[in-house]
Amino acid sequence: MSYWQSMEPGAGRRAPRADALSNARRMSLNGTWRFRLCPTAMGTGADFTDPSFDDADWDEIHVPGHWVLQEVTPPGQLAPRSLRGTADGPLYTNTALPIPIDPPRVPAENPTGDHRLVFTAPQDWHGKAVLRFQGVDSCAKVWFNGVELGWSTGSRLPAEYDVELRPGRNVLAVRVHRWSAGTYLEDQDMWWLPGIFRDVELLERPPNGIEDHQIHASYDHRSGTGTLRVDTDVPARVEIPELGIVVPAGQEITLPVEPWSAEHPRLYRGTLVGESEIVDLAVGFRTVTVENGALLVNGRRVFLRGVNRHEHDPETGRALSHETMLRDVLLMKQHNINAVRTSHYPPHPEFLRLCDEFGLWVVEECDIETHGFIYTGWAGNPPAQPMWRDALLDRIQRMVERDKNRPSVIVWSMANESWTGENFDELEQWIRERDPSRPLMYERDPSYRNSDFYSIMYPSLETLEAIGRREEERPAGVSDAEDDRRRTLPFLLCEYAHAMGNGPGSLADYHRIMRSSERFCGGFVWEWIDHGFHHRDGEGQAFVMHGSDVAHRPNGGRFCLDGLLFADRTPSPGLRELAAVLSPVVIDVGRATATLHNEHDTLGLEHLELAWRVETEGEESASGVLDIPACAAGETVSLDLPVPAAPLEGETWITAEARLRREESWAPRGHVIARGQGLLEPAGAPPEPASAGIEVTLLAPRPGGGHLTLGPGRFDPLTGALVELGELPTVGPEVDLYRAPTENDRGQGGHNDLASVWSAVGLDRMQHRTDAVEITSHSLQVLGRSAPAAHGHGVAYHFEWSAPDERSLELEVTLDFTGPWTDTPFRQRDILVPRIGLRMALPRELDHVEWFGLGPGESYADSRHGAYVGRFGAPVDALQTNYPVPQENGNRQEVRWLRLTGSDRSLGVTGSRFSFAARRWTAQDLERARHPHDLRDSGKVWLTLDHAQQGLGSASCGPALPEQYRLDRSPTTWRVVFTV
Ligand code: IPT
Repeated sequence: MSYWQSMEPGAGRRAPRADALSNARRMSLNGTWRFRLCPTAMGTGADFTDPSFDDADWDEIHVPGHWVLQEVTPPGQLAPRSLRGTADGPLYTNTALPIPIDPPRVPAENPTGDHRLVFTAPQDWHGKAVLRFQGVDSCAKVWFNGVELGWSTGSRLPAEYDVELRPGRNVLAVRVHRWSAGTYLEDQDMWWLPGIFRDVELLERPPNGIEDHQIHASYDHRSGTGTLRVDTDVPARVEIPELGIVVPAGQEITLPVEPWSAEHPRLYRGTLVGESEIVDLAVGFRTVTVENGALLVNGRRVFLRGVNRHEHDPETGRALSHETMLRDVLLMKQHNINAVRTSHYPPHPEFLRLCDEFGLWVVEECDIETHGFIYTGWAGNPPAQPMWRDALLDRIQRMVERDKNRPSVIVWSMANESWTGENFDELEQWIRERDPSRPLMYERDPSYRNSDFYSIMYPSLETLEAIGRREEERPAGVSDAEDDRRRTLPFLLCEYAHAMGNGPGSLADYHRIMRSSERFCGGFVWEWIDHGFHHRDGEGQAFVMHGSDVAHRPNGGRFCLDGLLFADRTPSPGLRELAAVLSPVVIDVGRATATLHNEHDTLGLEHLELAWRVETEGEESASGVLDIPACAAGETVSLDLPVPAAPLEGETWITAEARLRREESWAPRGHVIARGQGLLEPAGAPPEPASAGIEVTLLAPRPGGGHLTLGPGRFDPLTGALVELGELPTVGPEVDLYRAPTENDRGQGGHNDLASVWSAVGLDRMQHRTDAVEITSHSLQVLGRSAPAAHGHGVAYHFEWSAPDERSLELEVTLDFTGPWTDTPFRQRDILVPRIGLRMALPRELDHVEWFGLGPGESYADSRHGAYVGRFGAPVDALQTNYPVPQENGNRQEVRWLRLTGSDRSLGVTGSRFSFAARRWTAQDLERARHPHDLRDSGKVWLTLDHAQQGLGSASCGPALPEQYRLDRSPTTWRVVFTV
């Protein structure tokens, strides 16, 4: 059978070895190559491998890169074009394999990219060299100067070949197949992106050079010493000047050192000096163990505040620049993330070097996922088939050998979502023998027999709590012995809180539960970044492309847009929430004190200072910066805040922020890592309200001129509708129970699909009826009912309008839900109402909002830790979060007052605490828009004023919205005051 349909992992490759930087010459072969696309793997013969072949009429392509993201000439076409958005381009599936399941065979239609590079070697460099590919998707055969070197699969793993370099002209030819037997092992939830997408390099191999080396650098927390031994295949000397170490390779040395941790990534740099080659060493001393059901590093428990990271760039796919990798690391550090699971394959080795340097714990996962076999009921699943053993083991070996020297890597994860099979026993055994210094994990096998961790994905809060209490249910089909062993393991939550669209909700709940039991050693949010591509529609409008923007089936639709960063790496509100929740310092602010709980694993608070300020309705009256007294990890310290007495009027808050006292490698001086707030109660008795003792005289409604006038309000006498507020024409307020469904409102695969119920029962198209307009001496009473067509349920409303003066208009709203609030008499699904509120339209000129409440970003019932109380202001346009798939966004909670202004006009709103959103379009417009550019300015500002809105949840892959974040439909009354 052809090599690309072989279960063998490759041929002709060198043995895997450590990724290392050395003084031996290295020549990057990245750059512009020649490229020809063929429709089948066989298509064009081997003509192009001949060094004299003329490739002048081929396309040019950038390596590293995926051809599906560049301009190339598709077969039968004349001119190069971008394949983005076509069925020959990037394809996205979640679990489905894009080829028929018939391993190891793949379709004849197998787009194949012939790549060719003619390059000149320096005159003084020839002879034996190593050609290295850091990553080629999915199968590549390689020829050098006309000689066939071999072939390889394993897309996210290196492959090296021996070559004979000629002085001067050399020709490299690489044939890359989109599909191969390897495809069956690489069914991760991500875009299918073929090509030579990581660096290609030539490495000089001096005679007697250092082929491979292994650093053993442990730390004994009892003695404070590190023990170092570097093993090599040739005689060499280990030199670490800072530690005064000069010892032969293979010799062990123990001496006092500072340990490496994600919090304090102490690296000792040195060299490994061989006869003909010097290799750089970056030694981090640390010892990782799983003991008594806990994950310990250097004898201390560590808690992983993690994210799952795929490699993604909206232009270049999985071909990432150094700057992009660094940006990911810095953004993680800046958002209080201390751990990464490299879901679901080894990342570019540079990323791990950055993790060593900046400090992130890494769970490194191998490039193995056979999820697509779920569609055969797991028949033929490779981990359970002996003939796949070598291919699987090859992947494990290439990962472990490449990255064995990285201190940041503390856990090896064998695979994702590949069900069970005996091959895992062999993979496990091989790792345990080769690298006993790190624990292993594999999540999917319910027996956990190959894993040092118990783990599941996307549990509900209740399930997680049960795990914390060690009362979880026993998985089906496991033996007593296996289950007893599993119960002794630490729990690591490998995926939770699906960050698709607006969300995830409940981050704080998950974190609280995980901090409440010693069984937990942390978790990883799904996932770091949206996998969306920048693309343009027929009219040249830019948008973020997802799976269903390609007419190809199967496709995983929008499920690839589930990150904490938008595809262009702009942080989403979800990431700000996560940063607040994961903060390793928790600040409680009391009257004139701030108590800091140091939740780091090992770090004190010496690197921080405490900035505090006092604000009355957001106006600052005092502030200062304090040193933080010594406070070891796990301890608490209280600081007196020299705050003045609270003024007697106005809501006054103390805000305390722990921030960096000097610049760190990963953030500037002043970067805030934790925030706490406390209300400053006035010391004396509250002032008598100005109105005390005085009977407030309310104005009387006045008919006339075809209207009813009450204070600044003008009403339609027949419908009772407000038509003007001061000079401002208005539509509404009217009862509004709807929000544009978020991805989480849509649930997953028919589960928890609230949005389709809302649409079935017409929450998005309520009709409003007025039953009575009554005038009293001091109020206008409007009674009516809002309800959807074709259904029996609705809300009876009672608007009681009154005006204390000519500039204020008060509204007391009472709603009474009249049932049955189930979708149909047959299905009886309870309808969760997403909002209980009002909406109104105002003139478009009122396009700036100032408010006192939670801000500055958006907040929801189950996602509000990233927001804080203050006075904020923003143009209406800046209040929107541009989710690539339009949906509910931009809500601000706990608002005491707001003021809309523009063109010398203004409108104030206060009353009971409320939430608001202000937009140029309605929720219905938001729902209809496919892309943000479909949203058009309606010529009005639509203001929603909510008494309550349900939480966000993360039901797009996970549990239903927790009970406590749903709204109940009991009768409700609240108050809104408009001032002009
Ligand atoms: C889980 C996958 O491991 C991950 O790759 C991603 O697909 C995630 O779901 C959802 O976005 S698997 C799922 C069956 C829980």
